[in-house]
Amino acid sequence: MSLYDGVIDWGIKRAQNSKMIALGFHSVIDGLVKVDSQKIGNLDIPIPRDLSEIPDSIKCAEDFWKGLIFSFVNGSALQLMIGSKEVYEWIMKTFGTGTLRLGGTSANMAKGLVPFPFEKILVYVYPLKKEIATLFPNSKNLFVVGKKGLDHPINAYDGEGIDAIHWIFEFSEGQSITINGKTYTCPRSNRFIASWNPVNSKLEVRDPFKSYVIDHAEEISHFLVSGFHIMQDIYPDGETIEDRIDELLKFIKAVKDKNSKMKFHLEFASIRRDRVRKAVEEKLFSRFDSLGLNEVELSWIARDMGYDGKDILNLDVERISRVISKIMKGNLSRVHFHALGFYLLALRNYDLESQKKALAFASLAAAQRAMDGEINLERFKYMLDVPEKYDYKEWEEKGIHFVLFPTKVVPYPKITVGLGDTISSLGFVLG
Ligand code: 8BR
Repeated sequence: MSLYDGVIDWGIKRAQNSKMIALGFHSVIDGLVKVDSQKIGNLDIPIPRDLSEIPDSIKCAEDFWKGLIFSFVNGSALQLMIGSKEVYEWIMKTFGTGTLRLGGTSANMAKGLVPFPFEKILVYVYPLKKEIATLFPNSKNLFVVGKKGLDHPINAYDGEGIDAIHWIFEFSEGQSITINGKTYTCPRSNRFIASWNPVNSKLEVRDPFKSYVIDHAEEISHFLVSGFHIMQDIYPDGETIEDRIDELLKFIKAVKDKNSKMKFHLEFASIRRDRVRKAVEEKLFSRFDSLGLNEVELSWIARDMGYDGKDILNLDVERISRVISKIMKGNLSRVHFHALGFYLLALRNYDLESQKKALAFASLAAAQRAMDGEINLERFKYMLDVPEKYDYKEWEEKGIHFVLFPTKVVPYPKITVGLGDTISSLGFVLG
């Protein structure tokens, strides 16, 4: 029997029987800008050779150009936070907003979950202005907490304006720019992301969402948390990342006091700042039930623990499982690692059969979304014919059950952005 037999019908039924699923705290507007080299002209800036020469946030125009040039010349993706209002205004004046699209881990997950018959997907959006509200899909099972309780974002927004934007500067293979009078060609299509999100950088859980979730905790079965990658080490008012994480833990405790059965998932995402990443690892991992991440993210965690991150990037399964075993402390009893071609799931005390089916469903969804650009349940069946390239494996080590699950990979993906969010969220809520 194949790992994928009967999985589509199983996933639909499972979704139909679901309770409310909550998603916080990272919903933003992405502004897509196709970089026009002609407009940039000659840049008089030294080219950063490696990541150590890149500032950890954008504090002036030169920092911005350094990040962009690094991505462009090396063909590698890079994301930096914008650290000053002046630079934000300068980028807005220079490039405009670009084409607006819904972005952020929580909004991406919402977009990936609403096409399925889940009863209620509740997403945190702050500030809920018209511009972001209108970018959400028009689905009956999608909700925010508005002034009058649960509502679709389009009926609940308050005012207009763009307070937070994640600019995605895209460039294509073969495109060239001039730096210090010399021409450089982009080796691979890629992007540089510059994010402005000061209102959410403290990851504050605000009302009315906060009190709604505490009051209605019994109705919620799963809560997926993300947004740490936009946090700072120390804030201008002296608060630290550790203070902010303690505040989040108070919220989680208040919710758990009302519903101890609710499962919490942490979606890691690319946390570049060392102190923020370590605070998440040390203070949060053991307090969550489940963790989702990719090979780059796990390689950073491995490095923080004193291991070599390269083995993880090279997808050495033994090393990956060793690092995962080390982080599974306290409540953390499920880790879903995803890479191209396979998932590695580590479990303690879970229903293995439904976890495996959930992975298969997530794999079909990711492949179909990669192929067509958006989820279309009708087309899942065609993904069943895509061959897997890895062999299924299952083993146990020090009380942890590991599953190496072969996934469907489509040859010419239309999109890859947001696929990790689809994989992690479906795997967690269906499992
Ligand atoms: P992140 O968003 O966390 O980087 O995760 C991306 C995931 O998307 C990969 O781990 C892989 O599982 C999946 N993926 C990619 Br990238 N390309 C894919 C493709 N062509 N078909 C199916 N899945 C893909």
